Parts: sequence; structure tokens; C-alpha cells
Amino acid sequence: MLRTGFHFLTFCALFSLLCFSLFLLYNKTSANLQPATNGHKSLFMEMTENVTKAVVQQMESKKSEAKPAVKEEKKEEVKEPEKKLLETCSDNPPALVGPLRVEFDFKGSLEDLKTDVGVGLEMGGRYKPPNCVSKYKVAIIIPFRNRHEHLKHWLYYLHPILKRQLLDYGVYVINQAGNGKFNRAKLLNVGFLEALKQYDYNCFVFSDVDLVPLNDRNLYRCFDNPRHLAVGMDKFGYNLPYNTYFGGVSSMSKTQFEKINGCPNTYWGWGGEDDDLYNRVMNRGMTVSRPDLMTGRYRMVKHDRDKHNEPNPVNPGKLSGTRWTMEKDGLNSLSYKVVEITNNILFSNVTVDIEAPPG
Ligand SMILES: [Mn+2]
Repeated sequence: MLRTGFHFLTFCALFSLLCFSLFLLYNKTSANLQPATNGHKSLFMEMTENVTKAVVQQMESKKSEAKPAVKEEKKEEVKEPEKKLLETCSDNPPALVGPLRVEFDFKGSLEDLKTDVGVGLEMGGRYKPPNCVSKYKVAIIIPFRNRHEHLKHWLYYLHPILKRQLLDYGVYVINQAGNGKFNRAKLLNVGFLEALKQYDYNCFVFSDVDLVPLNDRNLYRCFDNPRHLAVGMDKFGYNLPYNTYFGGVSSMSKTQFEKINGCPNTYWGWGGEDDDLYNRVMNRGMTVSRPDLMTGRYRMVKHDRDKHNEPNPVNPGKLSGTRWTMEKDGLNSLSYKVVEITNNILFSNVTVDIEAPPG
């Protein structure tokens, strides 16, 4: 009985000592805002600190009900300033290697890929650099239908590159439901809106599923003007097919994309939608930025033309009217229905009904 009483008294004494030390420490923190402290004072502070440490250690060695809460609070106090100390990621990420070998020889399954390149990713193919804060919150939008083999190659090569580029990114595969005519540009609009529902993205990279860059210095981020990334595709002899080409892979900031009312929704089937996009950019007084021809090299997975995506003879004729059509055809006229969203570690799959005419 006497023993228990004694223990209780010791505990009370230690606890009040702790409170007192915390009070002193608090005063010290406020005092630190003033310039120099003299030697005596800092010695005293050191002593109080040591006493506090000793008390905390003693208390931790004893069992106590109130302790876990105190402990947790302390943890948070330490963690927050650490986060704030993370610097902005460099615009020239140090881990980039330049030219890459791309062979499209990955033969494994999607499950194999998850273990190969899923390291450090979060569900939905999300990634944030662990040691710095990226200025670029990038949603990669991939218009898609029945190209699972190509998607595997894309994921296999792109995830490591995007990580090295120190981007805060997520991968969105926008999968057109049904067998109607394909509409790449409308899927890009859907991707833009659906990604923004998930995260506060400020930059969008629109990429075909079969295009892999041959140089990791081709940055998948946004610039002062809309950017065309796929300037030197192998199928065009590593050159632009024509000067105003804007197809394959491009990037636009959220503001730039909104400025042009997004993509047209009315280009069904193959062709023209990328030229319309180029016209939109020009009509809003912007230019197109590009990497040089060596940095902008790409390899495309070889493939036959897709079913339900025949060249549409109507499309080229529409291009002369972009200046007028862009006001009413775009983000402000977009209508679609999300059929299903499924996330895995490598990407977010958004299956969508875009009201396609029969293909
Ligand atoms: Mn292709």
C-alpha cells in the first residue's frame, strides 16, 4: 500500500517536472526569435532540455495511459517541418541518362510488369518523387481501345523514365467502350476532366499508346507554350512529317488546354484531330514548343490499322473552320458516360461511353 502511494507520488513529481520543463522549452522557443543568447542562458537551456529528455525516458520506461497521445503529438511536430524542408525538384533531373535502347521485347504478363516497374508507385499509376517536391503535377492521358500489348510496352518503358524525370504524375488509360468509331480527341477531353476529379493536376501529356521516347531528356511536363514531344518518329524517318504536325505525344498546361476549349469532339475515325488541335493553339495566339530532333526521337510499336478507326474523309475538310468551330466544339460541349473506373498499381483505367456512331 505504502509502496503504491510512493510510486504514485514519484509519478506526480516527475509529471509536474515534465510540465515545468515543457513550459521552459516553450519560452526558449519564443526567446529564440530574438537575436543572441548569452552563454549562461544557453547552458541553462541545455540543462532543462536534458532534464526533459531524462524525464521523458523515465516515463516511457514506466507504463502510463496518457503517454501514447503525447508520443503521437511529438511525432507530428517533428514530421511537418521535415516535409516543408523538401526542396523543389530540379528542372534538370540528375538521374537522366539521355539516349535509350528500346526494343519492345518485354514478353511478360501485366502481373510481371507490376513487380518490375511498380516499385514506388501508388494505385492508379501515381508517383511523387520521394526527395523533392515537383512543380509539375502531370496527368498522362492515353486514348485506348484493345491495344493491351502496346500498353504493356508503354508502361514498361515510361514508368522508369517518368520517375527519373522527377514528376508528380498519374497515368490514365481512357478506354473507349463498344465498337463504334474511335475518337482520339474526345477521349483526350474525357481524360482531362476525369484526371482532374482525382487530383489537382496542372499539366497534361496526351500520348498515343504505341509511342515510346528514345531519350529520357524529352521531358513529359509543361512549358510556356503547348508542346509537341513526338517530333522524330521512326516511321517518319526520325523527322517531322510536316512542319505543323502536332500528333503522337503533346503536352499542355491546364490553363493552355482550357484556353483552346480542349480538343474537338467531332473527329470520328482516324485523322485530322491533331491538326485541329494545332489550329486551336495558333488561333489563341500561342506557339508550339518542341525538343530538338535528337531529343525528340520516338519508336512506335509496329501494328496494322485498327478496326473501327478508318481514315475519315470528312475530317480534313473541317480544318479550315477551326477558328469558328472551336468556340462551340470542345470542353464546353463534351458529353460522355463513365462506364467503369478500375485502378491498378500501374495505371487508372477509365472505360467510357462517348456516344460513338457505329464504326
Ligand atoms: Mn500507331
